[in-house]
Amino acid sequence: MGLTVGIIGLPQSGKTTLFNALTRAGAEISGYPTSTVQANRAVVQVPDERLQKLAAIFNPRKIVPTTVEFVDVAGLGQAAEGPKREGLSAEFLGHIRNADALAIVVRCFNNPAAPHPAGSVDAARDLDDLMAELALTDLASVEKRIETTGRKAKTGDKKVLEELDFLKRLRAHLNEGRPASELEYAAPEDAVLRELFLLTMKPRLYVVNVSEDALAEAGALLEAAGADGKSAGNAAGELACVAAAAQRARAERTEGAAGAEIVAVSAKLEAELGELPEEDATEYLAALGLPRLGADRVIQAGYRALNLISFLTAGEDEVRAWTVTRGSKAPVAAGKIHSDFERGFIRAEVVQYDDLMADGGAMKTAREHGHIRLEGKDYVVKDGDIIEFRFNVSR
Ligand SMILES: Nc1nc2c(ncn2[C@@H]2O[C@H](COP(=O)(O)OP(=O)(O)O)[C@@H](O)[C@H]2O)c(=O)[nH]1
Ligand SMILES: [Mg+2]
Repeated sequence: MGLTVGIIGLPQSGKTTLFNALTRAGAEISGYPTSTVQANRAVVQVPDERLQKLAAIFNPRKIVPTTVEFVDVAGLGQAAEGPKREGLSAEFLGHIRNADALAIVVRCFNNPAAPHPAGSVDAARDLDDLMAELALTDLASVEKRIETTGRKAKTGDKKVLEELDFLKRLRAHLNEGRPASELEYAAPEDAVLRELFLLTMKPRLYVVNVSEDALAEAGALLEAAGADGKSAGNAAGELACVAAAAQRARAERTEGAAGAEIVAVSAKLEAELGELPEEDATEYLAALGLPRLGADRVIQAGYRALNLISFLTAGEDEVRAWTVTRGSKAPVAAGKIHSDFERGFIRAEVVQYDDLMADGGAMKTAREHGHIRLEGKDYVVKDGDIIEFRFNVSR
């Protein structure tokens, strides 16, 4: 399906290191260098423990996880201090414009060997700088559109004039360095926004990069902050940096969730662990008191930031995860497997993964407990639904 998450951040924030960690942890399927601007691209598998559990029940010939592509692009922040600030280069944009979501790497680690370009660690400042640069780039797109819409508006067409008003409001907003996603807008304006492909409209996921010593605490801080909606006010040093980033993430408007996704990683540690055999890496993580690699969490959070969910299919041939946008109805999900399934959709036989597990993994028990449901064309697919589609193409 080719969904892409662009990794962005200021220079020396750990983007490339994170990319390496992601591609190693996520069993890179294909990695390839891209042309002139330094960019790395890789398709990685989305880790999903449910697949292994289902495989133990169904003994399939193969297990097929779903995938997400990550792109690591250098180029942000380089011109931030220059006399003429004109947004990002066309080359950079070529790589990032088509990303479906952005993973923003925020530097919280201290590393004297790789000094922060601004001389100190400060998440709020870095995020302001970064957002301002993205907004500046979007501003250029909006200016261009204002020119063409302005010419059309001479005819006095009411709809065109309304669009022009909106574009000017958008311009003023971006001029303050604020993301377009924060702007209130109406349905017709949504179409205009979509056509502009603005960077600051893309779903965002925050990745705070901390040193290995702070990783466990940073993770705990993010979980606690998520639970009670407050940040740890007294956190010092790196943790204060994490708390500042968390505050930003929570303040964001997102579809169907309270705030943007935020994950703590130690990119360097994870990139190094990715080079060890899996058991050694697991042992090392356990010694640090960490349950699993943060890279997995970044991949999963990226997937959620894209507003995606997985439904599952299970049989003797394969156990597989499929991707649909949250809110998709059953026939659309069926169409992911085969267009015939969508065209000839009759109904879906659905069992929730959790229910099946509660039934000891036995379909027979699930049936007895009424956990297997027959759903029609208006059924909205949920994450973790195990589905068997009934279809008839001759209809
Ligand atoms: N201590 C520490 N150093 C890191 C971490 N992540 C990256 N670095 C170092 O910071 C420098 C910049 O990392 P890099 O990934 O090239 O940053 P990029 O410019 O954002 O791509 C390198 O020397 C990395 O080894 C981390 O989590 N901890
Ligand atoms: Mg880099």
